[in-house]
Amino acid sequence: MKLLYQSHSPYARKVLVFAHEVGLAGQIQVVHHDTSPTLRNHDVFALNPLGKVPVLVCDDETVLFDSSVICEYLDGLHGGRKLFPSTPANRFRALRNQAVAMGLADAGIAVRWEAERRPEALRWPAMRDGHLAKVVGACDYLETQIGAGVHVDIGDVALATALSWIAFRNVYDFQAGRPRLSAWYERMCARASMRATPLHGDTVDGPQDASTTQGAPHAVAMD
Ligand SMILES: N[C@@H](CCC(=O)N[C@@H](CS)C(=O)NCC(=O)O)C(=O)O
Repeated sequence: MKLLYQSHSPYARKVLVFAHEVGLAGQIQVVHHDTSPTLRNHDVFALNPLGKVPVLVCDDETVLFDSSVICEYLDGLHGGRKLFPSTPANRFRALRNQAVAMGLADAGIAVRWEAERRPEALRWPAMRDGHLAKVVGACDYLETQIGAGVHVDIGDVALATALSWIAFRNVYDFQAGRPRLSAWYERMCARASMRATPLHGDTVDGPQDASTTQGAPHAVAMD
């Protein structure tokens, strides 16, 4: 299998950590791709119309995205304990945690757009603060909810990788004042799957020139 990856993406790392947890990492060729809505990556767009990583090319050439779909696919490929639990109480707790994790990563990335990625003149502090409030609210929620499951599941993998990205990019100090979340996070970071997949690298966006059309090759008139 081939995984179109990005060394600083929380979503891509989620898939790779998952693969390590279920013993499939050795069967996956990992290929780094830079992606950004302002810098079109043609190889990624050729496989995913949204132009985002992760993308998995399966052994039979089936192409899968996004991270949640890929993880569920991988869970069907191994004979061990499933990380997508089958009993409803465990399953829906795990899926809800995964949803929180994806929202955390989305909001954290939105904060970063408003704080540093967008050209300075186009940044909107109210948008940054609104998304930061989602990050803070999600962390408060996790302080009361995290660690309820007996085994590591998809929710734990998604949350650990989303939170590690929040820490990596210095978006928010979620460990301060949250002892339960902090202890859980430290336990997750000590796992072999997390230690084998450190985040690294810088985001590559397009030129900061408002007149560029590089990201929109098929401009459509909207009226
Ligand atoms: N919901 C997707 C999100 C994937 C995503 O946003 N990936 C980022 C990398 S961190 C990306 O490729 N962004 C490029 C873009 O937004 O054009 C998933 O879970 O896989």
